Order: sequence, then structure tokens, then C-alpha cells
Amino acid sequence: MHTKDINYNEAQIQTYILPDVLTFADHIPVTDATAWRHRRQEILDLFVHHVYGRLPGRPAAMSSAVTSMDMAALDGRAVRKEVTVRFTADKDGPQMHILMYLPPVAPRPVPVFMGLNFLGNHTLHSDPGITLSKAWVWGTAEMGVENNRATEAARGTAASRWPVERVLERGYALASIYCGDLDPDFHDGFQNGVHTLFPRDDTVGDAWGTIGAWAWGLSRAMDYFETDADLDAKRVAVMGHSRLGKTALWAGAMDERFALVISNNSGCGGAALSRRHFGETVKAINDRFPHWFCTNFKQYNDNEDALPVDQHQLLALIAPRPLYVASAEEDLWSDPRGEFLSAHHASAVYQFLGTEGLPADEMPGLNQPVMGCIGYHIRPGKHDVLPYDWERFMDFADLHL
Ligand code: GTR
Repeated sequence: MHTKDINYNEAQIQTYILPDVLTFADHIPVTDATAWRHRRQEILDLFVHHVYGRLPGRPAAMSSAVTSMDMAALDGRAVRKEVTVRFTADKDGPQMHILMYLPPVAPRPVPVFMGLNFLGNHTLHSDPGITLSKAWVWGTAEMGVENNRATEAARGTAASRWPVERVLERGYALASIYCGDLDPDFHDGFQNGVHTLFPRDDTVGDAWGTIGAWAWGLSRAMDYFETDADLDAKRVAVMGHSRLGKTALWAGAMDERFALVISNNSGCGGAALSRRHFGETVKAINDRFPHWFCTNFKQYNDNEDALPVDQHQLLALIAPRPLYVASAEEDLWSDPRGEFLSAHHASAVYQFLGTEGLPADEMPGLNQPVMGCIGYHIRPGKHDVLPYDWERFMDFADLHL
């Protein structure tokens, strides 16, 4: 995986020129907020066509149903609710299951942290009341997975990444969906998951991939939140780690209903600048995960300078909504400095729109979060989501939601 082509040396980075976020492709500068809306659309279209692929809309027959509700879950510290969203009229057709924990006493509607999870809703907490996912899941026997199906032993195996009680104590609801409900994370020619709901034209280079399908699911969850009186759909923070951090950014960029967007260690194809060619590269990611992005993105393997966009523009699409980018010191594969620089360059749009942007020109030291309308931190340690990260996300949400 870490081949000899992977660079981890800052001194080896070739000079690069980033596409200017406030200049149209035809070189005309953006001079006012109306022009920015046009430029925003131009950038969005470029990301659709060259990176993530085109998404369909909301299926007409989509419906939702509460499948479980416990007013006194987690020893009375939580309301737990599960909702199934079906994308067709067929009750066995493609569907996703939203797990929600709400603080029992906070005034309604409550603001929400929303994030996809890697291995099933039941991995978030040892709570026996969470429905065990029946979907295909990657995993080993030690992880409680047998023949790609979860067993009881899988409960709570991702709990360190989801501090449910803390989120509730701080007055937020937590909602999560298993990403594999939307699309299992392996390459099968898009024969499963929500891709099957829509006719697919493989001759076009911008057909959606797996990250597109996951981001689409986040928007469908937002559709549901808009119907749930307990949740404040106008105060939803979408958060994701790593591949799901890339997904949170793409969902937040496309769907302006997300009030706040959080990227944790999202790296290549997420917050990190592709042109730095540091850590994971476009070629490395496309070779290992051919299903994540659209086919057109493969044209930029070892050819990042030809990309009509770079990832700071993805972050700029979130402006002026609050955006938080988190890095980890040892996570060089995700290029922490590239994640910071991306936020730094996106800041131009935030400032142009009259917000503070990222209040740091230099990368801050470890555990020294900076929080303007863009927030950033780098903490010691590895590629992961730690309690420290969550506490900063909630500090940032307290400032903005
Ligand atoms: C890695 C991949 C990264 C990141 C990570 C993850 O193998 O190269 O881009 O997405 O997986 O999602 O944990």
C-alpha cells in the first residue's frame, strides 16, 4: 500500500498552482455574492463531473417508519429511536436504518450530530437494544463478523469512536447509519446498494460511485430529519471519519441543508490538497478503491495538475456555513498539512462572504484548536476518532449552532 511512489517528505513536494477559488474558469474574477453563487455552481459541476459523479434525486416512493423506540435507554440517559427509510414501495427493497439517541430532557427540537458508520449501527454502543444489522459487512471473527454478517459479539466494537453519552450530555442528539445499507464497500460493478434503484450508464465517466451513494444517503437522512419534530433539521452537523469524512464533505458541499460540516482525517479525496502529492495520491486511492469515485477521476492518476479543481474548493462550497477539519499527527497517509492548507485556502471564500474563515495562517501546534467560521485542529496520535476530536467538534458546534 505504501509504495515507493508515496512521498512523505515536505521538501520533495513539487511546486504547484491551485485553481483560484474566486476566479471563474474563463478567468473572470468573482466580484460579489451573486457572482459567487454562479462560481459555486461551476465548482460543484466540476466536482460532479471529474471527481464524485452525478447523483440522482430523492425517489418518489421513499417512506420512513419508526421501528423501535425506548424512552429510557442507557439506564435512562437516552431516548433511543430507530427509523427505517425505504427507497421504494417494496418493503424488502433498498433501505437504510437510522439509529438515533436523543437527550431525554433537552428542549425539542434538538440539534443533531449525524454520521455514517463503517460496520453497522450496533457497533456504536454495547446497548443491547440496537437492532443488529443484517446487511453485508466486512470484518473478522474477532470483530464479531462471520461470513460477512454481524453477530452479537460485534456490539459496541466501534464505541470508542462514538461517545454517545457525552454527546447527549452536551445537549445534542446523535444519529448514525451503516454506510453499507447504502452501498457495501467493495467493487461489484454497482450491482447492489442504492445504485440498483436508478438506471446506470457506464459509458459516462461521471456515473456515481460509492462515495456518491453514501453522500446521497446522508441527504435522504436529512429528508427524514425534516419530518421528525424532535430533531432540529436546521441544526444538523454532518460528521465523518476518513472515507466517511470525504463523504461528509461531499454531502455538505452539495446539500446546503447541512448547517455544519466536520471532516475527521478525511485525507485524499477529502480535505487534503491533491496537488501536494503527499501521502495517499489520486492514483493510490483509485487503484485500491476503484468504486469510490467516478471513472473520470482516474484520468488524474499521477496527473493531479490537470485536475480542474482541488480540494480547497470542495471546502469552499460549504461557505459560509461552519466547517471543521481535524487531523492526526501520525496520520501522514491523510496529509495533515494538506488538510490544513486546504482549509486555509478555502478561507478566502469565507472572508469574501463576510465571515471569519480560518483564524490561522500557520498550522497550529498539537492540541491547539483554532475556531473561526472554519475550525481546525491536529492532535497527537493515529488515524482514528478520539474523545478529544469529539469534544472539539462539540465546542465548535456550541459556537455556531
Ligand atoms: C484508507 C484509504 C484512505 C481512508 C481510509 C479509511 O485505506 O486509503 O483514503 O479512506 O482507508 O477510510 O479508513
